Amino acid sequence: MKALGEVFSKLVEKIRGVSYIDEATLQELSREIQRALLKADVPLDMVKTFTENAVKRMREEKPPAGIPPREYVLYILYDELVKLLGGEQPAEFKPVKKPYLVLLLGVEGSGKTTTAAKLARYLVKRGYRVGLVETDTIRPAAFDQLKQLAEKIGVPFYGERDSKDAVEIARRGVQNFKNMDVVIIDTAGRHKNEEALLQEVKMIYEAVNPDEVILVIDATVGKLAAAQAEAFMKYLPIHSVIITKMDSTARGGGALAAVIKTGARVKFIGVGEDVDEFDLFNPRKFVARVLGMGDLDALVEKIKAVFEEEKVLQEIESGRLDLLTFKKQIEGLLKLGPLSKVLQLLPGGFAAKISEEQVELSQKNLKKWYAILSSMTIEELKNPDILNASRIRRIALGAGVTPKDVKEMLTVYENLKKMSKTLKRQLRMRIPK
Ligand SMILES: Nc1nc2c(ncn2[C@@H]2O[C@H](COP(=O)(O)OP(=O)(O)OP(=O)(O)O)[C@@H](O)[C@H]2O)c(=O)[nH]1
Ligand SMILES: [Mg+2]
Repeated sequence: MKALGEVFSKLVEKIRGVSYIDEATLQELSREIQRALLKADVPLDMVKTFTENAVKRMREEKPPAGIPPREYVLYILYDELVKLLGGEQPAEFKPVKKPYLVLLLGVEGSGKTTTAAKLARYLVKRGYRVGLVETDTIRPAAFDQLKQLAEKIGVPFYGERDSKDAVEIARRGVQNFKNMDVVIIDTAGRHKNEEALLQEVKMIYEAVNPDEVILVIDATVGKLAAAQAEAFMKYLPIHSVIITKMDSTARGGGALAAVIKTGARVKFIGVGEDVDEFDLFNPRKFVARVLGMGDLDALVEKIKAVFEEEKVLQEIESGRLDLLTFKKQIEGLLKLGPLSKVLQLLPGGFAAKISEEQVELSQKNLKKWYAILSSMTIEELKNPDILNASRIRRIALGAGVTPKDVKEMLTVYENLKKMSKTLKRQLRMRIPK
C-alpha cells in the first residue's frame, strides 16, 4: 500500500500545485497519470482508456460551486480510479447457509494458509463459529503452520498429519465441522506440476461442493494476476479473489485492475503478515489510501453533497419540494458542515431569506430532523398529507423524539415549501433579464 501510494503521491502533489487548468496542464497531467498507472503495473490497454476518459472529463466538466478546479481534477482522478477498481460498491462476505464451505486455492506461496487464518479471524470477530481444515499433504510444515495459527486465534482445527489423501481429509474435515457456521479449507500450493495441483483442487471441489471458491493471488505478480485467475477458472468456478501482500508492492494496483477485468470479484486484500492485517475490499477507501489523502474522503463527500444540492435546487425550481427532497437536502447539509456557509453557496439570495437565528436553530435541529425523516416510510415522505396522529407517534418513537418534535419539523417544512415558491418566482423572473 505504501509502495503503491508513493507512485501516486507525486501525481497528487502535482495536481495540488497547479494554479489553473489549461490544455498544456491537461497534457502534462495526462502523461503523469499514464506514468503512475504503468508504474503500478496496470495493463496498457486499461491505462490508455483510463487516461483518455479522465482527461476528457477534466477538460469538459465544470467544478460545482465552491470547489476549486484543481480539487475537482483530483476528484475526477479519484472517481475514475474507483471505477477502474470495479465501482463504489464495497465487497461483502456473507455466509448465507450453514455450514458455509469456503475453499481457498492458489499457487505456491500466494498466501493461502495465512489468508485462511485471517478470514477465520475476520468471521469470528463478527460472531461466526469457524473451523479450519488443512488439506496440504505435500509440504510437511503446512499442517503445523495452520494448526498454530488456529490456536493463536482460538479456532478449531482439523488436519491429518500422516495422511496423503487431500480429498479424504477435506471430506472428513467438513464432516467434523458440520455444526459450524463456516468451514475454511486450505489447499496445497506445491505439487509435481501445475496440472497435478489443479487436478487435486478440482477433486476436492467435487468432493465437498463448496459454497464459495476463493482464489488467493499475491499482489507482487502485478498484471500477471489475470493470467493466474484465468488458468484456475479453466478447472473450476472461481467465485471470488483475495489479493495478498498489498503492503509490499507498488504493483498491487495492477493486480487488482487485472483481476477485476477478468470479471472476478475481489473480496479482501491482505495488507501484512499479521492475522489482523486483512481488509474487506472497498474501492473507495482503497483509492483514498493509495492517493495518500486522508482528506480526500471529505472532499468527495463535499462534492457529492454539492451535486446533490444542485439537484435539490432544481427540484425546488421545478416546484417539487416534498419531504423526500427535504430529507435529501438535510442529508446534504449535514455533510457540508456549518449551515451558514452552505447558504452562501446557494444562488438566488436564498441565504438572505433566513435570519441568523433561524440558521442557528436549524443547525441544532438538522440531526433531529434527519432522524425523524429517516423513520418515515417512502409513502409518507412523498405524500406528507397522510400523516395522522398515530403515524406521527410511530415516527416519533422510531426517531427517539416526541410527537411535538415531528410536528415542529413539519412546520419548518411547510415554511420552506412556501419560501421555495417565492424562490421559484424569483428565479423565473430572473431568467428573461
Ligand atoms: N507482507 C505480507 N506477507 C504476507 C501476506 N499474506 C501472506 N504473507 C506471507 O507470505 C508467505 C507465504 O504465505 P502462506 O500463507 O504460507 O502461503 P501459501 O499460499 O499457504 O503457501 P503454500 O502453502 O506453500 O503454497 C508467508 O511468509 C506469509 O507471512 C500479506 O498480506 N502481506
Ligand atoms: Mg499453505
